[in-house]
Amino acid sequence: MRTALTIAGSDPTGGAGLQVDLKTFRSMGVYGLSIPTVMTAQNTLGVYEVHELPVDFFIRQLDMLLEDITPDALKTGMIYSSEIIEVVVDRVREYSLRNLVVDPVTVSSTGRPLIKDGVLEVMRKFLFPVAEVITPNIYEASLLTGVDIHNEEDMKESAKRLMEFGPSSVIVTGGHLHHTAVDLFFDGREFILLEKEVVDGGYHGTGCVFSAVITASLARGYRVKEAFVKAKEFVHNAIRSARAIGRGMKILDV
Ligand code: PXL
Repeated sequence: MRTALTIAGSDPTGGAGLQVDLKTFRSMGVYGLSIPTVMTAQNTLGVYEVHELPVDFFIRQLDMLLEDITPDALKTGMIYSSEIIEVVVDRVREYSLRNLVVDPVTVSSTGRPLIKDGVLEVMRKFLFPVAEVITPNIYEASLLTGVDIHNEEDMKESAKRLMEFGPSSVIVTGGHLHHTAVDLFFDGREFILLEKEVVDGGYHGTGCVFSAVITASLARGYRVKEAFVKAKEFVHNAIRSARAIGRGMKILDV
């Protein structure tokens, strides 16, 4: 049985964060492991509070898990503070962990910051170089590269600059260009652009599900390119069957 680890925030709605990662891993036939970085108080209307776990306890969770189990792939989602990044980088090296997917989560779908000031910089400097793939959305890609993204060429330019930060490949998601939802893969040699029609409405957790499908696919032995095609299809279908379980954003039924 293949295993995948998510290092992410807890979302009680199960629409994003480590809960949706675990569900997605299961849908993909991969056994899910999880370590929470923060707890959040939230519902489908918004994120109301973020509560950090003591860093020492985060380290304890990670070390106890890794002493026993070597995941076939792992992903990082919401990492609120920089101390955790340093520990993750260190353990990825120490345990020679392969297939690290970094989803540089910055802000919730309802607009709340999910990261402290300066942490994205630390992620870029230290975590990106050990990643198999990073999966920023266009907002995050703009923040990281300074490229204003309005079209396909801008997406490509941002992907090129993101590659300079050291990951093995990059996927920029969430371009809404000429009424289609465009995602772009780049590994320093080849660009792959995938498009689907935009489904109207507000959806919670799409980025988490996308990067979780990539992670599960890598755990199963697929390459990033193949994982990308799977993730695009999976998320599109999940958005089409999204449900309103509360009064706010719809969640993806994975
Ligand atoms: O969708 C980004 C995200 C990731 N992780 C957690 C979240 C959210 C969005 O609300 O709550 C824990």
